[in-house]
Amino acid sequence: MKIAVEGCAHGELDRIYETLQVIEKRENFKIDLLLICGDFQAVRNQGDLRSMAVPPKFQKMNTFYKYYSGEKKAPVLTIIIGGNHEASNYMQELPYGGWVAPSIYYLGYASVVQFGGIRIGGISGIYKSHDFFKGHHEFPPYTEETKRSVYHVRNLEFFRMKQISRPIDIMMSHDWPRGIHSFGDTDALLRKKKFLEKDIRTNSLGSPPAEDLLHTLCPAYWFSAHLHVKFSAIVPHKDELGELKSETKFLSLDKCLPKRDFLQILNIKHKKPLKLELDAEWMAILKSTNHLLHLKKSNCYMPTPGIDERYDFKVSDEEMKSIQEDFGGDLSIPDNFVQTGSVYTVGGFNNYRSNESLINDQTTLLCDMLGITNPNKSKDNFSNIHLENNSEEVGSADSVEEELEVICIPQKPVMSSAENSQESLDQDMLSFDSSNSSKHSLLDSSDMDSINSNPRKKLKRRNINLYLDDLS
Ligand SMILES: [Mn+2]
Repeated sequence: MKIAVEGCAHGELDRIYETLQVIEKRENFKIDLLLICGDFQAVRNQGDLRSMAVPPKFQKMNTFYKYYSGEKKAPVLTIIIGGNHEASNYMQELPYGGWVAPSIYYLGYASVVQFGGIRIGGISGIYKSHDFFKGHHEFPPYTEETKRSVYHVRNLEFFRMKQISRPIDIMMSHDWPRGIHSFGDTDALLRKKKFLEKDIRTNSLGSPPAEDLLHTLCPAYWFSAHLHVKFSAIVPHKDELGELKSETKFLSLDKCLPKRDFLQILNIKHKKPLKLELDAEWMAILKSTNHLLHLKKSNCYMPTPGIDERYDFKVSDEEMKSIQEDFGGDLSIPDNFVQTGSVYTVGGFNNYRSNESLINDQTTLLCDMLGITNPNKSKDNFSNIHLENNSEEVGSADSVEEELEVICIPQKPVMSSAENSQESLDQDMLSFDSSNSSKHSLLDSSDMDSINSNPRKKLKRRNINLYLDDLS
């Protein structure tokens, strides 16, 4: 099957799907699956915009709402993770994953699903050390602080992921696994993104838990985004004797802008009919680690050897069988998308209805099937959380983050010829970009690597540093 991989989407679904259709027509093949590595921006209405950590001037409706309302239909099954620019109130309805629109499946905080028997895992958000050990304490309405911390990854999800003992084909994370730069052409990366120099020198570029996970799971592929640059690497994995055991092909892509490498096509052999299914091993892990779910702001550490508590949740074949039985032998994910918030209408009054309860029938169903806690169902948590948040509210950081996140301009994508350069990760990956130099090149001026010289840009440099805080 053909899998298209996309970097950050930034709400530009129309453009992404149009580009896929151009590729399909030109190359005369069908794309079976699209993976989007975060900054998806599932904005349904103006209320959702307020839950997104993006400066007000970049808070645009973009095109997701059309796919949410049913006005448009995703032409290909799309699997997404979250990044650091999301309608977090909506994403939080689906902590264990679910449909955010028909044919668009979100993986939740972390999960593994199967498509055609290919195991695809993903972790949403970005790493920040100061929030890593906290519980998922954020709930809307967010404060300026929780609007940002809500998308920081937590130790629980990495702990769960590390219990996986059966091979993973594809992993997705928004930020890069730390140290990944050293397995690719670091010099070329620095030529494109000079400001990464210090982070690279100090090995602080990327997520340490994602690095750990990469070397634990050893997936065949790992896709990321976030840094808005195309970068590929090959990570060798050795066994105890030092023999090469397997490799992970890493690829990070740019965001969706003209002349950028934002899309790649991957050819991979599927093992079963092309159907989206839950993953029995992951379901078993969710079940056996449910007691570790933590919804408070305090730190919570995962069990380790040496303490009087179970710390190994590797899944046995019997547990796998029992999960299969619980689901009547059919782990297919049903088409049970439900609208939970109102839809934006162009030129309409746009009196939005948000879903502050965060109850989504998809989450309720999965939690009931597995007998696990629905984090959105506890009223107690809600009241505690709001008190906790209010007492620590901080000022807005929007002003200093401005001008840093560029939202794509609508422009019909025009494809360049398939490039098969040395940059290509592998022969089974074709590279595409949407090239057509635009008159709108002013957009590029606020890109992160075009910072130096003139006074206007100096101002941005200061902002960039603040923003980079969120990048590393
Ligand atoms: Mn990002």
